[in-house]
Amino acid sequence: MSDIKYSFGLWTVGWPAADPFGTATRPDLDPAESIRKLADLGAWGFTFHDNDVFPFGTEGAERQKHIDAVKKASQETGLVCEMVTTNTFTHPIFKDGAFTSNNRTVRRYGLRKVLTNVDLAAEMGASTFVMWGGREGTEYDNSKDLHAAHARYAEGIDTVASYIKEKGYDLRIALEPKPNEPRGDIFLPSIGHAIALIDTLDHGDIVGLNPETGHEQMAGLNYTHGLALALYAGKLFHIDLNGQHGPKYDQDLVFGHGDLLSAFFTVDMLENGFPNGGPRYEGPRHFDYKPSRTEHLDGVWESAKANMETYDLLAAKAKAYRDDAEVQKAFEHAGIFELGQPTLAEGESFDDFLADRSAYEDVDIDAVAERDYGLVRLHQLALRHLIG
Ligand code: GLT
Ligand code: MN
Ligand code: MN
Ligand code: MN
Repeated sequence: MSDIKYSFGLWTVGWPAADPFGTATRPDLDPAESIRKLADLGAWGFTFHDNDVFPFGTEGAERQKHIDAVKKASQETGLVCEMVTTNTFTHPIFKDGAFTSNNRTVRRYGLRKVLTNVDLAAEMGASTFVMWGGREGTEYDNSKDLHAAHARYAEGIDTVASYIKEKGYDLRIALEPKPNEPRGDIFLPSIGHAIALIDTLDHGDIVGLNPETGHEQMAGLNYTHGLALALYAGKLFHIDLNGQHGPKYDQDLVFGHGDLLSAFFTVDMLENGFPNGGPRYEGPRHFDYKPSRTEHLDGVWESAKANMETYDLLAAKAKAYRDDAEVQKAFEHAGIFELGQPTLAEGESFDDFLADRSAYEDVDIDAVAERDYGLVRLHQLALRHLIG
């Protein structure tokens, strides 16, 4: 396998496959065993929720015993704990949200659970702290004062960020958008919504995003475009890769097992960067998927491998695509490098611009409109690299 840094949530391989319509089809896995197995398969890192490691409500020595087992497996295998996140969605106390519940007691409890987990993230040496607000939302638009709900959400995130700074932890927060499921409508449904809220925070400098492939696609959005916006805004702190077939329930398939063409362009951007240069995502290639309910334990590990294999295959194909002289010529023809040029000249004033007849009065509109971009041919070249 390649030397790409792959990591997995312990809740992914550890999912016993209970869904809203059926009970579990697989046994619970010991998190320390999952770490050992993932290391054997060639993964680089792992991530977890507090309650993937110890049951909800476990405190003191009992809690530490569970944590130490995970630490030991991490030390023995070298598998890196790169991200930690908090379960603020399973227990019924969070049924109306954690940071945005109408009940202030719940909000204070949720915030304490998250701060305690920030300490654990630091103890584990993680660099990213994900916040997926799956229960932050409503089924009915009159369930909440929607302004107050966003204010409480921002207050909660800002409190966590300011706690991280006060403690001097080397941690950044990554918000994970999702449009719906389990709530009818979840707050911060897309990458763009999350960036807008981050912009209002006092401590937004250490708050960014953890976009998940399927979550954007559930909303009918383009994941690769979303990653590009997050990179442009300096906010792509982490990623959740998986597979999804368009707008429907959250499928959490193996990466590439949903929209394969989209996965190809995601990998192309992550591995090869933008054609004109620009910011790059340097973090782990993290998978957040669910081994299908039909699979035995063998199938769980097969599916974990499939994520890495698919990514490796796409990375090799994306590299060949970019290295292809014909593709580069097609980029040129399409104007892709021309898009890297600023529209205004350096230091050009409004007066200069407005006086430039070549920008408007003298434009041969019909001739310019005639321009061929050759985008279908370019796309077919990509397709040939992908499946040819
Ligand atoms: C939950 C969710 C995932 C998030 C996890 C982080 S929890 O499994 O479906 O998309 O990444 O809290
Ligand atoms: Mn998902
Ligand atoms: Mn999920
Ligand atoms: Mn996720």
